[in-house]
Amino acid sequence: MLNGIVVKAYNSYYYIQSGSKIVSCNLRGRFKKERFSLTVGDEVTYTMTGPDKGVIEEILPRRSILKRPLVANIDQVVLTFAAVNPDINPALVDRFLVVAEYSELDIIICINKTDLADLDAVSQLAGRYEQIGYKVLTAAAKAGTGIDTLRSLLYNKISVFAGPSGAGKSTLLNAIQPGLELTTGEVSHKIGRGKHTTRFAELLPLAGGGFVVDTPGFSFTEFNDMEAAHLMDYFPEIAAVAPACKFNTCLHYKEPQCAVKQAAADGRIHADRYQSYLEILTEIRENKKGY
Ligand SMILES: Nc1nc2c(ncn2[C@@H]2O[C@H](COP(=O)(O)OP(=O)(O)O)[C@@H](O)[C@H]2O)c(=O)[nH]1
Ligand SMILES: [Mg+2]
Ligand SMILES: [Zn+2]
Repeated sequence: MLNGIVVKAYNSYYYIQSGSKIVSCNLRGRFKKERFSLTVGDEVTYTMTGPDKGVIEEILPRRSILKRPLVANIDQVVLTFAAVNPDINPALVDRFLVVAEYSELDIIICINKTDLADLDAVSQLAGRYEQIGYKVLTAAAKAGTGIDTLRSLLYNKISVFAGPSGAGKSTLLNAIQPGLELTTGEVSHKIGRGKHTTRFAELLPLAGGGFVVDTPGFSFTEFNDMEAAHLMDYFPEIAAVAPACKFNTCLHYKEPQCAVKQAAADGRIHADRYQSYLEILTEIRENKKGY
């Protein structure tokens, strides 16, 4: 029996990469009966039925699963934002961070297009996230700046690139791995393509080992599945302070003697981060009201 990884799923065919070879496989009938949804990133065993053809025998246990886009066994997410054009929006950064934390992914924040930006503003914003404990990289994909560092962090891992449209994700990936030739720019064209790639995520191999997934972003519908009481767990600096709140049911909203609110007032928690927390908390609570 051979081992491989699903790099692409299309029309009930699964493309399995094993070493440098790609084998197109079907699933054994019994999997279909079990309604098991095999997905990109899954590790499988298979047997050959022809020169480039095979049949999947077994699906190995998953280490992780990201729902939208649907990819299994992701090691980390590279949240990519343009410093400028489109200008980085800290509230949107926080929303991406919350979905990534909720999905239990390791996180790298990449601030791209630094060639267009005020470097003091970039390092100030980077510092805000570094202080929380996040790894922050800066890059200028078109000039090739920051590419080597980013590439070294992707070695032998499955990494998903997510972030707003136009941030430069595809441009970064093309620089990291020449030959990928991902489409860049042309926003109107990309909207259609974006939808397509969301449904059919594909693992793109890196020459040094490892895979990347280019995505048009995350879906923030994950907020619908979150519990208000758990939201603080997706803000590490809030979770760190919360045990000092008077009430252990504190949602850090209007409760008295709230250590989080106090920390936000003192500047130990960034005011914007606390504001993002409150906004998402409100969304979660409004979603759960009736309907
Ligand atoms: N000035 C500058 N432009 C960039 C940089 N990276 C990407 N771009 C441009 O930004 C636009 C969007 O890039 P793209 O990679 O398609 O973004 P994506 O939607 O995140 O995949 C394209 O026109 C790129 O040429 C950069 O570092 N500096
Ligand atoms: Mg792109
Ligand atoms: Zn509190």
